[in-house]
Amino acid sequence: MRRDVWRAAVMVAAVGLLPLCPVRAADPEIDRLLQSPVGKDWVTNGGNMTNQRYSTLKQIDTSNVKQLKGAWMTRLKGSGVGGKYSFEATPLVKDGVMYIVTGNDDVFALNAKTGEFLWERWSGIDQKLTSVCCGWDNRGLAMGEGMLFLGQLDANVVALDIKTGKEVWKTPIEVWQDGYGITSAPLYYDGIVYSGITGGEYGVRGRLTALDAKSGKILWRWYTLPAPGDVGGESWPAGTDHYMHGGATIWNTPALDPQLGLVYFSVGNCGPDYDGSMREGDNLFCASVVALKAKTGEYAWHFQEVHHDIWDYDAASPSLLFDTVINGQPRKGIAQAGRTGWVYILDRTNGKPLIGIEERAVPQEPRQKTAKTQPYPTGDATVPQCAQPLEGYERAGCIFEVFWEEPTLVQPSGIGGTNWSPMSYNPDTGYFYVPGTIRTSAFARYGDTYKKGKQYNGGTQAAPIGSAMSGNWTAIASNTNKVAWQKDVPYRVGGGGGSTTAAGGLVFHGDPSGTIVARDAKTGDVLWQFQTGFGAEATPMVYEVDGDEYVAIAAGGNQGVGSGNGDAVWTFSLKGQLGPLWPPPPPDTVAGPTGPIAEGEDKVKIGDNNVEYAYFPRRTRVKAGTTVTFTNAGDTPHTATAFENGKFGGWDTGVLNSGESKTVNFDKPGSYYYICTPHPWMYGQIIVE
Ligand SMILES: [Cu+2]
Repeated sequence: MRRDVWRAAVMVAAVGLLPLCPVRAADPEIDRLLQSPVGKDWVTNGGNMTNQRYSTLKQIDTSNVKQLKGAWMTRLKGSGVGGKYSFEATPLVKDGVMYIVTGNDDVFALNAKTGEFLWERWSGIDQKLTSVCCGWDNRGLAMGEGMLFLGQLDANVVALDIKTGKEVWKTPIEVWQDGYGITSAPLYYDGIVYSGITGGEYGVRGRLTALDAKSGKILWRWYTLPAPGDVGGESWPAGTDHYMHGGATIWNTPALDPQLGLVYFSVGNCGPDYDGSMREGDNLFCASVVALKAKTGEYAWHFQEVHHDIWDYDAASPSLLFDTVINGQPRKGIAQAGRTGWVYILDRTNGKPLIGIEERAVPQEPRQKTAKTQPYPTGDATVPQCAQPLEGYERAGCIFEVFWEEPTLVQPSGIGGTNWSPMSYNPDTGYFYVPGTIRTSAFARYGDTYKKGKQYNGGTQAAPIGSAMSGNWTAIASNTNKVAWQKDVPYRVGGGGGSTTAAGGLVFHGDPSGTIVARDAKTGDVLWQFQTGFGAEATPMVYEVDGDEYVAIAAGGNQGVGSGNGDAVWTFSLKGQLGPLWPPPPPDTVAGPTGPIAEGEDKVKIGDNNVEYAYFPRRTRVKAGTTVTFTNAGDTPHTATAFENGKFGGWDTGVLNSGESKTVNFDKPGSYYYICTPHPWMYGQIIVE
């Protein structure tokens, strides 16, 4: 890869010098960096346009990494502090300045050598957004033409002056009231800003939007849900408008190959997530990798990872471009780590499997209109793909097990495998470094009617009370798709930080317990770790200022995992002097409500104190005959829905909008567990005596 990219870079540089060449890149320097191996600067979310997250810096290596200490740590003035937030952004660095965005879409410029503030831009986004499915977060920025670009949770793409942070333009892609938002970092290249969109849980129509970097004008949009007559239109039922509400959103930064002229991205789940009964067909381009012509948005190819998805098996992690040699032939590859636990390895010229992916017959449920076959990649999965039987559940199965209204245990589940967090690729080892979450979900369909801007899930999935949740890190060989090494970790990481790799033979990643970890890229052995004091669930990056190499990570936790919330940016170098902080409270390793039991409390608030995704109190003990009042004190609609003995919905508040209350009477002694169906990582318990 490096040689190819160098060649491309040299070619671009040479072309730029030719007097006959009429077209000059809008930002030749950024375009060159975007196509070059990553060195001193890190100018886009994935390091460069390959999304490899591979740094050529090697001052820090396997022999000296254990000497790393904190160079500086800066707290971002309380931005993104509160339980509803996750801190997921990768910082960008150019010419000694670091740029970082928080879960509140606030952007900060810091001196990359000292951590001092240079400027700040507070987003002022509406704090009452009801369209955020899964925590307030922002995965990062893009830069070009003297601007920084970001997508906001309120569905605007914004350009800021890179020197001052002042807004240059702001373009609404949609309105958040209709269920849309943006969490992914955009990609800038050659005068165009590419942005994904969220809302897969709200019945939206997903798309990639290309904007003119100078003006913010929308150049084109490509819908991930094809209309009748479009490529893929036949994969939706004829004569219906389900394709208009089928989700298929984009949670990640695209990759781009300038030589092929293609932009690549991965596409999220189908909506309604757990109910396929009305959307017979493969439902393109849900759970797919897609390539478009980068200038025009014209369709080039696609590969669907999961047909007719009913499990929330998003392709949420960024697609990654790499070059390899298979059977003596140089090949142009693209890889994507799915929630299925597989890495899908394709030829990026045409979308055909590079190593082999076989269509196999799978279990059938006619009411769900399940697909007859599903793609099984040749090679190894990174996480276990079968659920273990559990008491209270009559049905348990493997990756494509079917379900209807009776809760059914499935693994990896839509919250397992690799979620949004990026893997990295190291051309020296030829390995992908893949974060994985290991957990089981109980799936059940209950049906839903589409209402603009409202949750449209059609069912739920929740980890059974008392079931184990953990994670792993896996090196997958890019030429075989087999496990090269694998290390288990106590906490879920597939929806957390992701990995970055560097030429010093290292892989860096954060951990929900608060540590940043360096592993040997060849063996996976832990060579160094350091406690940041907050959940370290963003992807690290590597840069250089004044001859010193730094590793940086945002540390502020992940609301879905419940790791320590905060607003810290940490950097590390061989000259660093700062020691570690106290660890934050560790996240749960077993599903279910935790914490103290309130005695006699008959009022349960939902989403209070800017936490949004929790019950207060989580657990309460009351006398038989007590009427408990559930009140939504948050902004997003929530429910309290019984989740007991392998069943959902024995009692249910139904959807409570902000400010609404519902009472439930508890007559019989016993333990009553419940969840929020749109946010099934929220658990509560009423103990009745
Ligand atoms: Cu909720």
